[in-house]
Amino acid sequence: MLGKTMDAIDFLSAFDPELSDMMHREYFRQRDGLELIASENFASPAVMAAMGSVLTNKYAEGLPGKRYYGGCEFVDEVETLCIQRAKQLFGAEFANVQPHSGAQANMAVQLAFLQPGDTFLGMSLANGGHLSHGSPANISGKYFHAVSYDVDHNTGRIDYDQVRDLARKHQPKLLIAGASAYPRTIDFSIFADIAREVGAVFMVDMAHIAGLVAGGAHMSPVPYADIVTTTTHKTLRGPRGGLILGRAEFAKKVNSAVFPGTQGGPLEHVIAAKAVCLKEAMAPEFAVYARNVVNNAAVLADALMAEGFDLVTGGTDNHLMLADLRPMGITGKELQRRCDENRITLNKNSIPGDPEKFTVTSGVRIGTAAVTTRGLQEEDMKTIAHCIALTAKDFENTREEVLSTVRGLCSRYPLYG
Ligand code: DSN
Repeated sequence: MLGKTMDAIDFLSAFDPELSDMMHREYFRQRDGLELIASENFASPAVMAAMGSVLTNKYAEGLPGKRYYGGCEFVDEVETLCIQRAKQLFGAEFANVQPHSGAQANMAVQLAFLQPGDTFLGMSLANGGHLSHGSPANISGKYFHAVSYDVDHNTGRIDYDQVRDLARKHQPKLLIAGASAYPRTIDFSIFADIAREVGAVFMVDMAHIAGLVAGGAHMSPVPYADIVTTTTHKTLRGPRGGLILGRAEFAKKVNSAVFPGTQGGPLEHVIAAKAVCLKEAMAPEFAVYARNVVNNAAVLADALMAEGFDLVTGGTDNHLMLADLRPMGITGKELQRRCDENRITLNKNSIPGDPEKFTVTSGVRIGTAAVTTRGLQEEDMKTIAHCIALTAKDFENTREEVLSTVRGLCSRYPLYG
């Protein structure tokens, strides 16, 4: 597998050694470090092969069978296969597989159901939501009237009563559930009930947990939501991209909001790679993978708490956890920097009610999707927790020990091994 992965980089080395060198160094960084960014994963060589294919040459504006260009007969087959697999895997009535990213998918849904200035309700970015769920810095917060719910700052959990109160008060046309830094199961049935009560369209952004949903390790939003958006590259382990699922009655509206509403020509090579990852996610091994991601996260969370870390909500139900570093007297920015030096990649992250700026933060977010793809086991999670603890508590004096432990883990579980 390694050979295939390196083929593209080696192929480039004669024509563009400068770029090839950068790609080599990135490959070594991934290979020789522990990847704990909760939104990252390692796509399979099959996924990467589909992306680096002749399909990148083709324009195919429109949908299969209804294109604006000639010569679409084969990409029509590719996109139709991808749509069928997305519907089958998640049990959805319709799928649009063209969004270039999760944010593009969310923008298309907002365009489909809202007029400029209309009200929608989503989780605030500072409390674990996403930029595209109404942040004032994003088009979702600039073009629409975005109202945000927070988590309870004592428990760190979604306060469904607050969501219901805000929905009753503001009568949003669209209610969004889903998060980028929330370590607990989200109860989509309560959200659906709130949306029904106020007559809102109910959208779930399941980007972070899509792979867990596919593998049966998190409740599926599909039976509850009108529309579900996702990325394909996080726990789902596919190419960088997005897709939209939903009830058949909304298909036309959403399809036109993707094209021509917010996008031009679809990336058929990425759509082919999405089809590959959806096939991979249908295999029984993927359910085992999803369960292992969650089990590894639970063990890592317990081990971090045993090392003295304070975790928001006291643990995790999914693939990620948020550590509140204030009791340790270190910022998220500083722990991220130290971890980078120790070849452990994670990201600084605001914690609920964070007094620090978002460029500094009081927390870090840690996820297990990528290390589980490499094959790391529950026992290894305890080792990782110890490495992070040494990095936080006694960085200078423990560098050699941590680097050697990371080296050991990386060689025991080779990337694309
Ligand atoms: N930036 C992604 C994340 O890290 O969660 C969300 O889009």
